[in-house]
Amino acid sequence: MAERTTSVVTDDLAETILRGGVTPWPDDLAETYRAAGYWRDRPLGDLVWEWAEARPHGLAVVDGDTRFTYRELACAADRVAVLLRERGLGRGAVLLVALPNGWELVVLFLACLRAGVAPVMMLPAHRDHELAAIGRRAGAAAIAVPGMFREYDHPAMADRVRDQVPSLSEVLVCGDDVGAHHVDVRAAVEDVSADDVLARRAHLDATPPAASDVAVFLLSGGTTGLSKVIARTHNDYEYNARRSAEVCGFDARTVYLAALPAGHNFPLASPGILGTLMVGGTVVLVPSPSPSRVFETIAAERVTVVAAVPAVLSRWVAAVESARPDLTSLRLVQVGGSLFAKEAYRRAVDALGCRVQQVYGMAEGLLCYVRETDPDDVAAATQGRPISDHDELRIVDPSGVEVHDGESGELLVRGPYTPRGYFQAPEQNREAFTDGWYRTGDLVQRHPGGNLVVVGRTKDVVNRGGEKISADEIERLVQAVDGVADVAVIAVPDPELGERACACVVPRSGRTVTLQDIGRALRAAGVAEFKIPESLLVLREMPQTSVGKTDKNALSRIVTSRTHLA
Ligand code: OOB
Repeated sequence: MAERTTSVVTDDLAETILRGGVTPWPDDLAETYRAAGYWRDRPLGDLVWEWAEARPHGLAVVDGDTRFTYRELACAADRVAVLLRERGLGRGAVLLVALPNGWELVVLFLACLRAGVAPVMMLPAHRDHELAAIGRRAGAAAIAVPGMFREYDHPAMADRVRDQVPSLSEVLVCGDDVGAHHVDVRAAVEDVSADDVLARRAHLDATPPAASDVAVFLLSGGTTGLSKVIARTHNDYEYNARRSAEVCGFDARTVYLAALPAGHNFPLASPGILGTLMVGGTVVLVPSPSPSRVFETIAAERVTVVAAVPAVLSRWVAAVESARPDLTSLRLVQVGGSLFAKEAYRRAVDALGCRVQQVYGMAEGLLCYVRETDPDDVAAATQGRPISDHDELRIVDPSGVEVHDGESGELLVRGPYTPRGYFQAPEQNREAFTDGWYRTGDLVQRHPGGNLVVVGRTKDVVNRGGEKISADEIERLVQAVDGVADVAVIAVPDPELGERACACVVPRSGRTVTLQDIGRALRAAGVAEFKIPESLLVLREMPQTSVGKTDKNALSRIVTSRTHLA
């Protein structure tokens, strides 16, 4: 096998990535999780051939006209895994994956697991700003992008990101428009001439990652300016997907439609793509959750399960009446990621004619699902309960004291698939983790049956249709816009998306600042479009609390009292 002898990742860097930045679980808890059968000490990549042997001809992945059986999927993953190794990407290397939903994303993800490369699950909507910041933080050695996608030149962007991230040397392109200096991922899968499946497999099997290694990095929808990265190990992420599939009743007959961006934990492994493949089901991918595309695909592929955020689900519900789609195959629609009102639940059940399951989860770990046995009023009004008997939950008041059942408080959590710290972020970890307890920043109540109800949050984010935007990150960017003296970013209610970002700006004296100025400056800085503030409140001075901090509650009151914003 033509493998480079020099790796683009030094041993030191690999060791840092695999262990240095990760806060381990204490030994006694790790033993408990092993003894309970949660952690199986097997790398996720091992599963790929296990699936292929169990049902070689079963349909694994569908993307338009492209179909992979389980055996073809395993072969494709190994081809790409070997390609990664040939480019010097092996155990401990980090790959930014910024791909739209499609077969390439699944194959590349599995290839990473086979090769021991840790993918960082970015979004195709991310731009230079996000990719470079995360690439630096995670020490990425490579980036994978589509070709032209939605009229945007992703390979050209990837080249710019490479120039900005010192550790990054390889640009992988999954699409057309592959430059001579790019790595062509599709070609590796199409090249079936040297069909030495066994040799490839043996080579990869001989050098597996450890189950305690980082399997995948997820992004946090966090609160502070510096983006945070969550390292999920093979052990904890395998359990995350396996237990989710069990709780949600996935089996070999499941045809799961991945319509939300697959970089999110929800469609990736809750139970999502990974949970479906684990039980021998079929994963169908669409690049956008538009009602027409989704309805067409549900009917054509006889989809049984699909996941949505509330904003997307309400678009589907609104479109059902005029489109009259064939949804007879649908068994389950999962909804989570942001607040979902009881009334919206009822409308969805009526319109879709199938079970609607609320999900409350986070890339940081904890997953809660409403169970099929829960009565309808509980299914309508709660966001489910945790998947593991070893998920430990505390609901506390601002002084850290546990509240009584039924009262609201901030949710703290720890458990077998909730990491104990962010990756290489000691400062943020001091705020977000206490003795291994992750502070979710969510205000919840415990419902009598043990289900949780999410009632609000303490963290300073804008939840725009399930995409989390850190107020602090956008404030830093707007602060640098010409003419801005002071800025605060707040969430304002929106009938379609739940919330949108509003910039509250105090201009420098004698200057004006418009929404267009802000948009232009942020776009020029390479910020993802969904994070750009969509309304503007211009103020003469910033309201302050008694301790001299920006009073965001006062800003929200001012915004709601005005009907028209810029
Ligand atoms: C999911 O993951 P993230 O990491 O994008 O966002 C997590 C945050 C939670 O802390 C909470 O603030 C909010 O999103 N959230 C919800 C919710 N589900 C998530 N807020 C209200 N109601 C819900 N049902 O969003 C995620 C990950 C896995 C499965 C599902 C969602």
